[in-house]
Amino acid sequence: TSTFNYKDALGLNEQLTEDEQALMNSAHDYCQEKLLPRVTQAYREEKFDSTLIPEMGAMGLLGAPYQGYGCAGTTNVGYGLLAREVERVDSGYRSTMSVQTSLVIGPIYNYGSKEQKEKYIPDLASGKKIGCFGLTEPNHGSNPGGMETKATWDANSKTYRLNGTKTWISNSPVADVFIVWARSDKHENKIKGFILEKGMKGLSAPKIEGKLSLRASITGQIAMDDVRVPEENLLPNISGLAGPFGCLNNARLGIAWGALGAAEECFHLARQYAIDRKQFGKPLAQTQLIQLKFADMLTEISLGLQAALRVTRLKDEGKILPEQISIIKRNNCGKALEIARKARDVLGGNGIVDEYHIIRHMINLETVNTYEGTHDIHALILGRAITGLQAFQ
Ligand code: TGC
Ligand code: FAD
Repeated sequence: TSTFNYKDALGLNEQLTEDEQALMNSAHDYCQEKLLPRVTQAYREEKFDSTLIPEMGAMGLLGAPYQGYGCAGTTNVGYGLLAREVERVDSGYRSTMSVQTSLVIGPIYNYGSKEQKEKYIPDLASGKKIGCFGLTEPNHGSNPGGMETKATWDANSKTYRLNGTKTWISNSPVADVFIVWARSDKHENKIKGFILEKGMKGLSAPKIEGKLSLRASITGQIAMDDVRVPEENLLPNISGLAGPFGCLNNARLGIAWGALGAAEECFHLARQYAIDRKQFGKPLAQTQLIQLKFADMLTEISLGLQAALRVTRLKDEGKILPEQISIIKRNNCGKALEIARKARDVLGGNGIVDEYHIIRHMINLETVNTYEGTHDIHALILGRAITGLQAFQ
């Protein structure tokens, strides 16, 4: 039709394939029917829901862009659309999905041996097992190149001994499979990836308490005290920071889509509220200041989605550059956070109540703007590409 649609202002849907549209619609229904009704309680009680991952697995949400081993084999745009639908409900639920997909299945799929893929991926894709990704350390967040975690080779037992601490690790307290990045003395002190499993001696994963953001996702540390990791658990096909950054390239794409899902939800909720709520004898939505907010929200969401689509199509064509990912991760997360803050304002006092959802999205987006490279770190990645001069070191 030729009528303007505020839910799809620039016609994103018609740029999707039929398969992508079907995927988006079924994910939308699942998220609205099954995830939305439980999120307010989960957030309030900061409760990890152990039925979530198997349910997501059954829905084909885990490992979606990978082929075989029980993964759905969608396009990367399809993966982005899934992230957008899940994050329309909660960034923490999307986090659970994207860690399992891009940061656990992803490295095993891209860097693992045939045996590792067969052993781990089917159970991770079905949600029988939960995974986590350990890159960040207490002393090294934005600068993972400084990492202190060590893998020391023991030729007699043909094992690596892992020592160190990872922190801020999504899913770690409930994880069965741990992808851990460490400097390996057997590989000239280069960064290598290891697959650790729950129950290994010396491995523990305490929960981080007191989070006021992303409360529907569990976060912890990974503490390694002489954990013996068999030789066959080394990811053989990657060395250096390119390993973890290669995984982050994919996860950051999902986040760029997901953050806009949260922003759209805030926009739509605030729009309806402003139409229903009257002050000074007329709907809030009939005032210029409120309409200006909505015009800004719609503009940023529409431009952000087009940019995400463009960059993710480049990925599907095998032509993507990391700097292009930085543009959309940074822009879409930052803009989503601004939109959530404005939407919260439109609801007045109700804007701070969890049943109205916006405050939860707003506080979640503070994390989303920080993890996977902070807003400013992505500016510095772009600044380096623009000027040829590195500002972070
Ligand atoms: P730099 O010198 O730039 O590069 C070192 C090596 O890495 C390669 N590389 C990349 N490879 C693939 N993709 C990319 N995007 C890459 N960026 C760099 C590079 O070619 C080089 O390779 P080689 O073979 O020559 O050694 O490294 P640097 O140390 O100067 O990097 C600086 C900076 C700022 C770019 C980087 O450290 C950075 O991105 N920091 C942010 C850290 C971060 O994003 N952490 C995320 C932790 S995981 C997480 O947050 C999960 S939350 C998920 C959830 O719950 O949803
Ligand atoms: P810092 O690096 O200490 O940065 C603090 C501030 O300084 C930021 O504003 C930053 O932009 C700024 N800054 C840093 N360096 C510079 C510079 N050179 N110039 C200018 N400004 C600078 N990590 C994982 O490995 N796996 C996970 O699953 C994971 N999940 C997470 C879940 C949650 C809920 C959170 C909050 C974090 C998670 N992270 C995870 C960690 C996340 O990636 C880091 O928090 C992030 O990379 C930032 O690191 P930091 O917190 O140490 O902040």
